[in-house]
Amino acid sequence: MASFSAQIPICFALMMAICLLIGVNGSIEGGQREFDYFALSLQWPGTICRHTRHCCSSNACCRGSNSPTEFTIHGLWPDYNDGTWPACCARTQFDVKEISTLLDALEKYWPSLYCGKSSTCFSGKGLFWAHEVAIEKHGTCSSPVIRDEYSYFITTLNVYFKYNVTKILNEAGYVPSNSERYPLGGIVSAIENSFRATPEVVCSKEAVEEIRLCFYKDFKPRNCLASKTSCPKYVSLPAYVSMGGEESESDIAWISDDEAL
Ligand code: U2P
Repeated sequence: MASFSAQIPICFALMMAICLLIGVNGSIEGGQREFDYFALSLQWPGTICRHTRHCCSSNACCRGSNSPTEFTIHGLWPDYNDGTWPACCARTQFDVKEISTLLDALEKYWPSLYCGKSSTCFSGKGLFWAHEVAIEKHGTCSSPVIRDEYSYFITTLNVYFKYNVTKILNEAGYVPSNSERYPLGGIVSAIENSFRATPEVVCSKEAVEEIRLCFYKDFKPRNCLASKTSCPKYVSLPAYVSMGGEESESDIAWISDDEAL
């Protein structure tokens, strides 16, 4: 039988191994501490597509009559209560095969609205930018609530379907328009009445560009951080103007996805 003094180093080694596995102080792989809450960030194509300068097949702004006219998903972000967020928490390779059954839905509800490819964390520029960036930058930091690629995307889609911000705003009279201005407070209240928590609204000049809904880790709604809004008191919700699609008469040039910067 091992003596008591011989057992001490064994116990210490065991404790160290356990600490390394679960992370000290709640930190996750990569040294970043566990996040505090989720933000579901939604983009408004009517605003973003106005800035399209050239088209490529991966840019949903260029789908003509099939371009999105509702809020689409930008990302599900794990965030900290101090306004910062963790990113690129683990070295994982995006594997499109894991989400093959979700690709149609992702193309429709979580498309890229740009041609330029975004930098992923570890594997250079992403072809399926939205999905590679999402999982590498944000998905890997969603642990321990979300632990794998499929769960990250299906969870995000489910939350997106549960709270239909486009419908909430339309029913409150906030419809896409290239001439109307709406009170920002009215838009926020319409969402609060339905979602029961305060969203964050992001603007590009006077136009609504993003609306973010925030959630506790169990996906119950919570207020987003009361940060300075980038929006004026009266905002617009621009209607999508077709560009680059088959029926479009615009002279926006098409470039291949490889040419996209
Ligand atoms: O807002 C600009 C970009 O910063 C990242 N962001 C912002 C807020 C937040 O809570 N979490 C977060 O990650 C986003 O970067 P992306 O995912 O687009 O690379 C956001 O676009």
